[in-house]
Order: sequence, then C-alpha cells, then structure tokens
Amino acid sequence: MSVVGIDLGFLNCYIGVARSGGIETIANEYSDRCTPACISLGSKTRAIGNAAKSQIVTNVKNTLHGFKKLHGRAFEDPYIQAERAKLPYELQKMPNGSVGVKVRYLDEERLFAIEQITGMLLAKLKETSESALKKPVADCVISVPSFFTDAERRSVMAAAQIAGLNCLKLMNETTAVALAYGIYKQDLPALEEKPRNVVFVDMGHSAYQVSICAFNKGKLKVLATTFDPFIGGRNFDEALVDYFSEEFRTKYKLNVKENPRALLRLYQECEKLKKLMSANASDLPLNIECFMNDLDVSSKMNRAQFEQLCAALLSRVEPPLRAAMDQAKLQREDIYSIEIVGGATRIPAVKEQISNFFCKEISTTLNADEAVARGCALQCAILSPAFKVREFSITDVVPYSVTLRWKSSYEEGTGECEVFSKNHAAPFSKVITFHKKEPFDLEAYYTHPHEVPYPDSRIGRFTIQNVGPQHDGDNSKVKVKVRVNIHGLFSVANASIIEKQNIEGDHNDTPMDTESSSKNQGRDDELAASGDKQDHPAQPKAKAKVKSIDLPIQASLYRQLGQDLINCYIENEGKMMMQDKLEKERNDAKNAVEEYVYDFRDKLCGVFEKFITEEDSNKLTLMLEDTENWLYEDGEDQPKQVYMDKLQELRKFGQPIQERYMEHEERPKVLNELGKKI
Ligand code: ATP
Ligand code: K
Ligand code: MG
Repeated sequence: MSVVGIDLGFLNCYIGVARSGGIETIANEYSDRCTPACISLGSKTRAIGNAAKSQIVTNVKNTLHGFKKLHGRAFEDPYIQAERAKLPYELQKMPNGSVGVKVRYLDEERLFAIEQITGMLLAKLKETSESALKKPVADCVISVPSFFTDAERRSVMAAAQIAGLNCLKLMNETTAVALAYGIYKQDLPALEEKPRNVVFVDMGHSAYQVSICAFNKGKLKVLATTFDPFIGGRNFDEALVDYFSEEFRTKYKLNVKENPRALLRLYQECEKLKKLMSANASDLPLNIECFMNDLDVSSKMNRAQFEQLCAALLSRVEPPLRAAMDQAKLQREDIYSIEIVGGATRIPAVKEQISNFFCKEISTTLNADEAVARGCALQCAILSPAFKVREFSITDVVPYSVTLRWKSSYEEGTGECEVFSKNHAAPFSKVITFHKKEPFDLEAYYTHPHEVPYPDSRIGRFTIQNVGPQHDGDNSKVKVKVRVNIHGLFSVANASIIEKQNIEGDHNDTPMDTESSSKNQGRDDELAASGDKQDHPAQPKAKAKVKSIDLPIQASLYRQLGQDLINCYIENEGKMMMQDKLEKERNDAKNAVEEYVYDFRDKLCGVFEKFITEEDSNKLTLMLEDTENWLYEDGEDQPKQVYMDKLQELRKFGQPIQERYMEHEERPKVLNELGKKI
C-alpha cells in the first residue's frame, strides 16, 4: 500500500511520500521537487510537467496550464468565460455542458474534458511517485482548495480515477498545512487545557485561503476557514503585464495583447521580476530580446512602484483574515502564531498586511512550497493501515452551509431545513426523521448562494424510494442519514422506514415519535428530530415493536460525470500512455544510434587507434558520417526497429575492435593478479 500526498497546485505540484525515515517530498526526473501543472500535446506524444512548461511559448495553442479551476463548472459559467478570454488555448463546451479543451494531438483535432487533463497530470505525478518508491502507487491523498464546492471536488475525484489513483481523501489545502504543522509538535496543550490557536494562510498562484485551527495533544480542529478564491500570485503578474503592455504601447508602438506569444513571454518575465522584487527593493530591469517585430524591449520597476500598482490587490489580504477571526470568535490575543505558506506570501507587502492585521510577527517555519504535500502524505499515512504514524485526529469544517428542501408530488406542502451550518465539523453525519406516505425528493443546495464562489447553488437531488403508509394508513416514519464525508462531499447516505409491528394497544411508542408529534402538531413534512452522530450509520432504537427496512435512494448529483464516461476516459488515458511509452522507446532507440556514432568516432581517433588499420579506420569514419547524416535526413523519423537494426549493424563493425582493445587492456591486469598470487 502506498502512502502518497499530492499538492495539486494551480501552477506547481508537489508530492509527499512516506518512506522508512518519515515524510519527504520527492523529486521528478528533472531532479525538481516541483512539477509544473502543465501539459503539452504534440504530434507524436504528450509532454507533462517540466517538459511541457518549456513549450508554453513555442506550442502556444496546445500547451495547457492554469486549468485547476476549470473543474466542475458549466461552460457558460462566468468564471469560465472570463478565463476563456485570457487563456492561449481554446476552451470548448463538452456534450454534458462542462468544460473541455480543444487541441491538436497526434495531428488530429481533439477535445479533452477537464477531468482528462488533470487526469494526465495526476498520472504523471503517480509515475513520479512510483519511480521514487520503486513500487506501484494507487492510494493517495490529494489536496483541493477549501472553497471547492461538491461539483468541483467530484470532478477532481474523477480525474484521480482516470489517472488510476485511489484517492483516500480530498484534503483541504490549509488543513493539510495545519496537519504538517501540528503532528510533530511536542508541546501542544493537554486535552483538558485551553487549545493553541494557530492561523494558517496560503496564498498560491490562483487563490488565497485562511484557516484557524485549535490544537491540543493529538488533535486539531479547524474553527473557521475563509478565502478569496480569486486572488493569488497570478493577479500580481497580471498587474505587471498590464502596466508594461501599456508602457510598450506608447514607448514602442507595440500591441502586446494581440500577440499571444509575446504576451506569454511578458507573463514569464513579469513573474520573474515580481520574485526579484521580493528580495530587492531597488530598481530592477525588465529586458526582453526580440520581443515583437524583432524589437528588444526594456523597462524597470522597483518595489515601491509595484506596491502602488498592486494597492487594490493588497487591500484584499485583510478581509478574509478578519472574517476568519470573527467566525472563530477569537481575539488577537487568542492567537498563538500565524503560519504562512504558498509562493505569493513571499511578497513583502502581502506579509506586511498579514502581520499588521494581527499586530504580530508572522512565522515562516513551514516550508512554503511543500507543506501542503507533506500534510497530504501525513494524512495518507494516518489513513493507511500499513503505516505506523502517531495518532492524530483531524476535524475539518463545512465551508458553506447546506440546506435540504423537500416536497412530495402527492401531498401538500414543502419544507426546508439547514442541515449543516457554515464551519460545522466535518466529516459528520446526521439523522433526520420524516413522516411520509409515499416516495419523496430531497433537494440539497448551498443555503447562501452569494457566499459560494460558484454560480449554481444546487448540490443534488435524492429520491427516497419505496415509501408507503403504515398498515393503519398512518404516515410512516422515515429516517434519513445525511452526511458530509471525508472528501467534503455532501450526500444522503441512507434511508430507512420504521415499520410499526401489529401489536395491540401500541400507539405512542418511541421517544422520537413523542418528540416529533409534540413538535409537529400533525404536520407530516417537518424535520422531526435530528441527532448528531459522527460517521455512524443511523441505528434506529432496536425495539421489538418496530422494524427498520432500508430504502433505496436515487441520487442525481449536480455536474456528476457518469461512470461509463469515466471508464471511457480511463481507457483513453491508457492508450495515450501506451503511445507515449512507444514514442519514448522509439526516441531512445534513435538516441542510442546517435550516441554510438559519437562514441565510436571518438574512440577511432582515440583508444581504438592502435587496434585498427588506417584504411579500415577511414572506411568506418565515412560510414559513421553517413549514419549521422541519415539521422538528420531519411532517418529522422523511423520506427523503433529501424534504429535497432541500424545500431546492430554499427555494432558488427565496432564489436571486434572493442574486443581487441579490451583484451589488450585486461591482459596486464590479469598478469598483475597472477603475479601477486605467485
Ligand atoms: P494554488 O495554491 O493557487 O493552487 P500553487 O500552489 O501552484 O497555486 P504556489 O506554488 O504556492 O502556487 O505559488 C506560486 C506563486 O507564488 C506564483 O505566482 C509565484 O510567482 C509566486 N512566488 C513564488 N516565489 C515568489 C517570490 N519570491 N516572490 C513573489 N512571488 C513568488
Ligand atoms: K503548490
Ligand atoms: Mg497551493
């Protein structure tokens, strides 16, 4: 069983794994711990991660990046439409209404669902973990922003499935950071003592998240989580890009925004400049050679100018901090420390906003880039029975309140009830009792649509089936368990009908019934009783006089991908992987020929010189030159077998010389050895 945690970032992904010594983040084949969230589709193969990033400017329309927040949204969603206007590649509507990308791949136009795109990225991260751990990887924990809705979360889950991953938990990013902070702390207050309250702030490339957690020995409880899902490092880059575009318009008469390549280059340079300004307050240059129309452009900026330019963005740092403190009902004095992670918190002005708000120095003890991945790996280790890790209990929160609305087609009346309030503990289950004579629908939605950074407040509809009246014609008592599960997903998890048995003189039986009848005065659609039980199935009180029968539930979840479609995507991912593998083998075979040519040629005028006649050497040199030319011409694009045959052919000439040479090299050594023995 594998223990892997994945920080699925908007820009940067990290992988944490558990190995004998503990949790560590691992490097990919470029010895880089950060894998860019980038995929480049080509005419023969896909490049994913570092290899794809280098193609952003060269393969503009087929290199995908910045797609993390396209999940779980309708194509018409205003956020999608705003992104679409800026992305260099083409977004297109999928048959089911969600978002896809249109690219050229294998010399064909192809439409990929967003789940397939993230699936490709996750499959790459899986492969990286497998080569580090040297065993197959399936089980993992994947991070998502705390503000992701059910539809967004389900979409990421589908992507994990497509990648062949078994996601044990979708973990909120700031909660992962909190776990990475807390689990090794030796000095947390005892259970009966006042908890230690810590604020976690993560500003990445695309989003800003805050959460406040209470720690005691062996446990953490999230008190509140707040966010601005639309501010991150990318917005600071954008401010710079806008500024320099304007400057280049007047200074050089260039319209940068109309040239996708130039715009992408400007983004890259502005991001670099932004980072440099974090370390240096003085004037810094921005130079781009051959920028547009063969013009070199240059300009400069300093930190003070940058802060002025970004004043509006900087003013958005405080509100989520204030909201988190309000929701957690804490005063500044109650805060033990403020821990920041995420690349954009390295901007000095962002840090300053945070520390000014708390009137306190902020702590940067956590690894700003790797804390999320480490936290996810720790969570995976806790969930894995195969791995020993210290006991640590994690209670997260529901980010948006959830309401159930019900109605039956035959009876009068509808009702509704908030089943989970904002910041309610999660995972969590509750049991609700209904009095019904026939099947009924439960409609789940986010209570306050304006709080949710998502244009649709629907979560799903759950039809409770097979409900009928009691023998005496009375309403039946139906117990429904609703839950927010380990991934932060809401569901009506099960339902059962409590049948009265025909025992004489039995009317006012269970305490629940008493409670409900006194509350409801005969109305049948009211929420009768709700009992809080953490993740346990609803166990109706076992009495001889009642019998509980499970009821089928038909769920229709908002923006849910069907399993058939996911299976089809899984198959497709398999085919693309195979294609990549074959292409890699073909390239390796070609490279082997090239390498052999160079190596052989070097040796011909080096170590082999003494073992071959000048005439033969000249012949071989000529042959090698021919092969080299062939590699650049007819041999540029051949099947793998052709290269293998070519190599074989070269070896036929090389091998005998190599053998003569080796024999000569070995002989003195052998004699020497013999000499020692004698
Ligand atoms: P998200 O959390 O939104 O999914 P992410 O996790 O991929 O995104 P991070 O890797 O945390 O994002 O942060 C990347 C951002 O941090 C980029 O905008 C990058 O330019 C910025 N950044 C990194 N280092 C610095 C620095 N020294 N100064 C300013 N910004 C920086
Ligand atoms: K990251
Ligand atoms: Mg991040």
